[in-house]
Amino acid sequence: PPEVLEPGAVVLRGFALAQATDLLAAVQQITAQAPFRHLVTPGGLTMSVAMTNCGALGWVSDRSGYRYDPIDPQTGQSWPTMPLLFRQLAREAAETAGFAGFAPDACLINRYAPGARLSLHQDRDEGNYAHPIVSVSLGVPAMFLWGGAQRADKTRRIALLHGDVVVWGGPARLRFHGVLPLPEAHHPLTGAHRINLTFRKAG
Ligand code: MD5
Ligand code: FE
Repeated sequence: PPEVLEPGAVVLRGFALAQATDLLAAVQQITAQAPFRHLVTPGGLTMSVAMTNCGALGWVSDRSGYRYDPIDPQTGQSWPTMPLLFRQLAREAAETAGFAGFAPDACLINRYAPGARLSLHQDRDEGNYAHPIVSVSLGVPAMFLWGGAQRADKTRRIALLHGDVVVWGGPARLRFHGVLPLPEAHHPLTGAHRINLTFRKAG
């Protein structure tokens, strides 16, 4: 059954399990065209999480700021097309959580190696916060940090395992959140890595 963290924030345990192998094969295809890279923040720090995108828009960061860009700045080409499998999974997860008709135009793909982390932040670069964000976890389990509306609010730890899908919408859409450093571990499909797909309607 869906686990409701608060209205709008729904954990679907194992929702992507049956498609995990196909999802990871698609990630391989995408990264042949748009390789994983470590982006630099506006503050000049290199992110420990490696990222790439598929879809009409991709999230990028550089010294000038964060943005969604239709062109991969590293290749000068459009981002790879979002596979139908991705769009359908995101739509079905959103619908299960009560957000019918979700049509993402951006999929940010995060790759965590051992020690990689994501510090507490909000996702605020999308055009319309009425659309949820759908997150798919694959490979090595991670500890997700889920906070409040203010950075200083206390955080909950939520273990996200291979195949888990989380829908962040409604009042949960702008919560501060992060990921603790990935432990050294092995998963048969991803080796030492965790892969997270985050589906957004950015444009
Ligand atoms: C991850 N990625 O596990 C997470 C999953 C990111 C990011 O945070 O920005 O790439 S997405 C978690 C998320 C998204 C939007 C809102 C909330 C959580 N939330 O309100 O807690 O790599
Ligand atoms: Fe985020």
